[in-house]
Amino acid sequence: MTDSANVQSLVDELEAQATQEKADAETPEIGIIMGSDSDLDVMAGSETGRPGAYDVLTEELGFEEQTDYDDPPESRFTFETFVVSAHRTPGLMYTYAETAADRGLDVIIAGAGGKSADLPNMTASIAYPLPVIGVPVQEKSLPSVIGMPQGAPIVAVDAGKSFNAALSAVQILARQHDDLRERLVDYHEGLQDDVGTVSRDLHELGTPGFRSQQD
Ligand code: RP5
Repeated sequence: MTDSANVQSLVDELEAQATQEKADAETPEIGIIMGSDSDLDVMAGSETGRPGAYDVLTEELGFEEQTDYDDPPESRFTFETFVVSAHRTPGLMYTYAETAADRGLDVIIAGAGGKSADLPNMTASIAYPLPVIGVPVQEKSLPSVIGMPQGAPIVAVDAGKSFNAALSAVQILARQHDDLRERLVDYHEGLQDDVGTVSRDLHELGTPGFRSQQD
């Protein structure tokens, strides 16, 4: 199979899925797309570095990754992940964005790197009015992700912050799903607890004691 046949088979699958009219609970709520698999450590989170969208969705918010559109995992809330290059596979980008709502997605997280990071902004234009959260994979990608003309909106996070993009996506979903709202609140309370614990330790152990405890 040639590369273009590979891409065409993805396009065909997406288009076929868009006609299936599956129940909401069977389809992914969030679609995560990125310009290249070299973006994966930023978009999903790195095993050795900063956590990302995959980590917060699966470890903090109870989502599962759906890898087969026809065989959803047990979790009520799921996401899917694809590589979609705006410049190398514009047809796939167009189809992904255009079929997203019909395939049951409620929000897309789109990340790309380089100076011409066009995947988030083009996906936002095509998928409109579905919300798209853009992730500039690198600092230099920021202007091209957020620089949308008036009337063509995109929501975006700071460079590399796919973790926050996932939280924002779930905030959107939480308007309709109380259990997601509760999970977001629990997550936030956990953050507060952590700061409280660290603050008390630092204060009570004193700076040298706190430092030695960190070693
Ligand atoms: C962008 O170019 C991608 O999003 C990636 O960040 C960058 C490099 O892509 P590869 O050369 O690794 O495929 O389009």
